[in-house]
Amino acid sequence: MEKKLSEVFGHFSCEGNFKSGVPFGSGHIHDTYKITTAEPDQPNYILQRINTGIFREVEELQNNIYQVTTHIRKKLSAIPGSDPDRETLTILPARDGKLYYRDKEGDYWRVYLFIEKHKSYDRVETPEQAYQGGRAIGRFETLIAGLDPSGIHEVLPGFHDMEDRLNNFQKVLEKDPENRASLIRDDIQFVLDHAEEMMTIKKLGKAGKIPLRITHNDTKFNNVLLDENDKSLCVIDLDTVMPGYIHYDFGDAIRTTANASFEDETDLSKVFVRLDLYEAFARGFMEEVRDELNDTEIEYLPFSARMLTFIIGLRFITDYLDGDHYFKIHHPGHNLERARVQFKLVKSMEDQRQEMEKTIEKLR
Ligand code: ADP
Ligand code: GN1
Ligand code: MG
Repeated sequence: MEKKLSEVFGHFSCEGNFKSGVPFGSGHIHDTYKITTAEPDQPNYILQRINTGIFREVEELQNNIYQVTTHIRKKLSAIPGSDPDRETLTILPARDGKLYYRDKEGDYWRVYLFIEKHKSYDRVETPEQAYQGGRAIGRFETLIAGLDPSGIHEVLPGFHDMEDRLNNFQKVLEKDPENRASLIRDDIQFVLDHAEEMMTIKKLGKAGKIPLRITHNDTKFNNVLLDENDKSLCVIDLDTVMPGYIHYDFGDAIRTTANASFEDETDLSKVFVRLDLYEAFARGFMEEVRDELNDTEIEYLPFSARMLTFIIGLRFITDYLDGDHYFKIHHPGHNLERARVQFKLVKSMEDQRQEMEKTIEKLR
């Protein structure tokens, strides 16, 4: 594999020579490698084989990321003391000038500058980390506000469209290609019992009560990098930056930040929402974006945590029924375990609904 990585890396316009390439991070979508260069004074890189089963339009995908990072870089440059090379992603083009490289097998690759001395968490430990994550995401929202939406291609249409996701679930359930439905009757019932309420954000959007913005749409905590002192540094994984509601970003961040355990914890007694982490994230987030949001947007932030947790659980369980084609899994049943964590979190949020609402009221 290293030989292949070295060969692919050679097609990019990067300073430094390939020394080593190793799998990196815990993303569910792409194959990600850290490339270390031979020269200590040259940068290191992230090399990714793009998942083209999911992102079929690589040209548009890369162009989106280019638009987003160029816009953010420009805004950061105007802020004294900021460091754009660490506070946003930097794409390195291929030697032919394209924002990706297509190899002989037809696989697509891309390279980013490696952001050194960062910390990344699959489970948040302290309210301070959660607060810093909230600031990072909130700041990201303000940085991308003002980006021209006409330059952004909707690479994954209907990504958080609850109606589409529920319809897809029903379709897969009826087909039941792996004969798994009979094993998970209670989980299926959980989905059906919640379906109607979960349409709320879509309805508010249709009624014009919440504005469509440009949002990140995949704000799980390990898509935020903190610096070596655990301070807010950079929001990464920009594949899904598209039109969306603020609720998508707040909700997805809470589902991961406030979970007392991991996304695939099998002991469900360890899975619940920690209100201290929720409060800290919300505080950091609101400090950055409060002035941008209308009353209805703020009112539905607590609900958005339930909705995003539900929709990701729905996608995990749909993928489980379908035979695990979308998310990378590490063992059989992994997607079911992930789905059950999400559904347990939804229940925990229902149990603590009043406290979650009060927190946002206080931060208004
Ligand atoms: P996926 O869509 O598969 O989650 P990501 O783009 O999020 O892929 O990358 C996977 C992981 O690689 C991230 O969670 C992070 O740990 C790491 N990573 C990605 N880009 C960088 C970067 N520029 N610098 C340092 N680490 C990065
Ligand atoms: C995927 O790419 P990654 O691992 O950061 C997924 C998200 C899910 C998440 C669940 C493009 O995020 O939508 O919320 O897994 N990304 C895509 O952990 O589908
Ligand atoms: Mg990621």
